Amino acid sequence: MLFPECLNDSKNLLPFHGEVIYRPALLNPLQRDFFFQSFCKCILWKQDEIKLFGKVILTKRKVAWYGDDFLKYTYSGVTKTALPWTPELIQLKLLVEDYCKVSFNSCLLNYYHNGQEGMAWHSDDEDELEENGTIASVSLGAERKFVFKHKHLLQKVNVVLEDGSLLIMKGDTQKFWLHSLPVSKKIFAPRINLTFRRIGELN
Ligand code: MD6
Ligand code: FE
Repeated sequence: MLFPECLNDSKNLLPFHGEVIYRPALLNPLQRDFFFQSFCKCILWKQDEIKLFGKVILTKRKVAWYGDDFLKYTYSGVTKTALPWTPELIQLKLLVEDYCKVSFNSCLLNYYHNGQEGMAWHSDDEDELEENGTIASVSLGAERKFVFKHKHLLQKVNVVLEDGSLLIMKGDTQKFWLHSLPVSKKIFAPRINLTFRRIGELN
């Protein structure tokens, strides 16, 4: 085989109806530690507000949303305005953009204190997001299982998101697949996830 690493890098994890690329070790151990510490300290973490049966409730998981000026984004019935990029976020964004060959104008961050916190089944298909746009997600800290489930068929795909890894979703992925971060009672360490996206500028 000519370039086995390249081929390996770009293998699609989904059998059909979308494209998911997993790149372990996008960051070296020094970078992982630097970004994890920096985001713990410098990100304005807040409990997420989501609407459930018309009532706004707070999640245990913490979130933050950063992006270009004046960007607004609605999800789970709550509208948010982006905070301005920090130097460390820009640094990581450039690394991710260089790998994906796509530019992003916003980033949603999640902080999971331990394995008891997860993310329920969803797809990132809000109106503001560019249709079939690339979403790139960096994982820092505790290793966690991540699952894809087809919306109309029985297929499921598992992937372990390692410290310093990058997961890219593109094409039809959001249209046909749900994804979730299952809870696990065996994980006690925190994890930070950053999903870089492109929001339509016309909102
Ligand atoms: C998480 N990630 O990894 C949650 N969404 O904690 C996501 O929901 C996600 O990793 C879109 C694209 C990539 C992702
Ligand atoms: Fe998602």
